[in-house]
Amino acid sequence: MSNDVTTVRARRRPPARVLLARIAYGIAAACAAVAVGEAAAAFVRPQAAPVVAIGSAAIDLAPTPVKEWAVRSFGTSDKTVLLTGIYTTTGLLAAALGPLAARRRAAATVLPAAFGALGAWAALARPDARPTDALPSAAAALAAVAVLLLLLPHRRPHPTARPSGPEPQRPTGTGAPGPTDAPAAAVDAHPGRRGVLTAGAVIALSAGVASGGRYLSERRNDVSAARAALTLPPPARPLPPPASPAALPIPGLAPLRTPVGDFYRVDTALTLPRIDPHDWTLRIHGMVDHPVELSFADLLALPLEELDHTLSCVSSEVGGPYVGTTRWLGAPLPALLRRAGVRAGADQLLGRSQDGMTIGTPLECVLDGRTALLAVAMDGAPLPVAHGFPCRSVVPGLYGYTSATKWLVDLEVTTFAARDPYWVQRGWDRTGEVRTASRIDVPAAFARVQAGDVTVAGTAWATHRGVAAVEVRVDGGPWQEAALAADAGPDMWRQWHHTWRSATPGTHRLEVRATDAAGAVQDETRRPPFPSGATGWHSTVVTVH
Ligand SMILES: Nc1nc2c(c(=O)[nH]1)N[C@H]1C(S)=C(S)[C@@H](COP(=O)(O)O)O[C@H]1N2
Ligand SMILES: [Mo]
Repeated sequence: MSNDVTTVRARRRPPARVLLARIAYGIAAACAAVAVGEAAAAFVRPQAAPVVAIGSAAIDLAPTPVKEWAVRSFGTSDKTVLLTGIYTTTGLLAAALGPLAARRRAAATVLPAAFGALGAWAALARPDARPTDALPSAAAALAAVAVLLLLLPHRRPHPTARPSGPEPQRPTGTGAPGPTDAPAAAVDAHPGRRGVLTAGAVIALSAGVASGGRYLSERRNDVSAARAALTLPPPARPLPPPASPAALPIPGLAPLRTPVGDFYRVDTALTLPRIDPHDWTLRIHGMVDHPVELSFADLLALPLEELDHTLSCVSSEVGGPYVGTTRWLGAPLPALLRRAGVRAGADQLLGRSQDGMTIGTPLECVLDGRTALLAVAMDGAPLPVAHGFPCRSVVPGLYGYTSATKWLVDLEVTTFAARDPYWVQRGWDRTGEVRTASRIDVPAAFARVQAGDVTVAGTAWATHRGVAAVEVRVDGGPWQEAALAADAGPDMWRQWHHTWRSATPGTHRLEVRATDAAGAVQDETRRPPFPSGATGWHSTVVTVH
């Protein structure tokens, strides 16, 4: 039992164990909210979970420099970092919520309601929102309020007070509990033990509800069976296998065709859209004479074509990793657009994904004879979910953000004057033509190599224009022509190698530059990725010993 001294102190500032208990209450309320939100989202849809919705809103609202910094610093883990940040912030706010709600009871409803409102707003602000998307956030807020009211000591009206009157302030820990006041006083006297135990139980239960919700959500939204069951028709005009001289067997050199599992992934999707091909339709509409609607079976019934192509991301730094090469299979876009009948004046093909991403492609690039596809397969297998299953667009020569809509469900023929797609709204270049780029893979940066002849090798791409030459120089000396692997087509990168003769001990800098098939030498000026792709020559420092 507390003596008078602690009583007085308790009234001013709660002892540490009471404070800790209240922090635990707040955290338990937050856990319950997140768990109930996730479980409810399993029934509504995964994107409507409050944390996911708030994270998606944060991605959309993040200023371009912040986005660039996130991609640069965290790469493909940027989403994990963002979610961890949101959970940490929620946890800290929750830790403050308990003590606050203990002092001002209104906080127990106002703050969770604010969190719920933020989640609901974020969910409803998604481009593809439905009214029911607000439900998981509402349920989450209710759960938090319920847990707080359950855990915080009840304030009972003083026995002599009128039941309808305003609640009198009953100081905590006023000595030994009186016989009529036993339960409430017991709660107050042992907030540490009893409250913390209940809070612990709530947190454990929340973990159970959250994992149950996640499991259910995955079960309800699983498309892996549908993906595995797909048999793709063969291409109408199969491409020959890439000639083997196009692939150099040099250890450390990026392979000519990127294994699908290693293919870079860049998108804004916090939860992957999961689309059952049976439910998939694609609408082609806008400035066309005959709008078209295709089912997945309709799409597969079209004569499919193959494309060997290097896809790259505008966010890649010079020498960066967001580039991959694969063999796509898909239905040619130009034939479909001709069937729809593109009207005069249209200059943009605006793709929309199931999660509301918009990607605008210059129409002339789609119609100028290059192999622009509605792709259904990569490297002989249906697209992985992360790469746009069941259908994405691919238009060689353009960065992904202006050409490669994943989870594509809608194509609108329009004009750039009428509509700014997602990235253009954020200041990126509207065309997104791939800049000539080259990269030294071997030796790796800061490698130690033996004096004598050293193999230097890498890749170069000027997608759709093609690479005509690659040159290498050492320590700013004369440029030397590298040997190119066989040409596998202008849409594909080209491996190259060069023998650096008689390398001498010390630290040396290797540089590379490519020339495209039109004769334009790669731009030396160092530019960041924003707004139209990085430029500059890739260099590598190595130590010869
Ligand atoms: N739906 C959707 N499609 C998208 C994106 C996206 O965020 N959402 N990102 C684009 C960008 S910026 C790139 S570089 C490519 C990357 O494709 P990948 O992840 O299959 O490599 O997808 C493009 N398509
Ligand atoms: Mo990108």
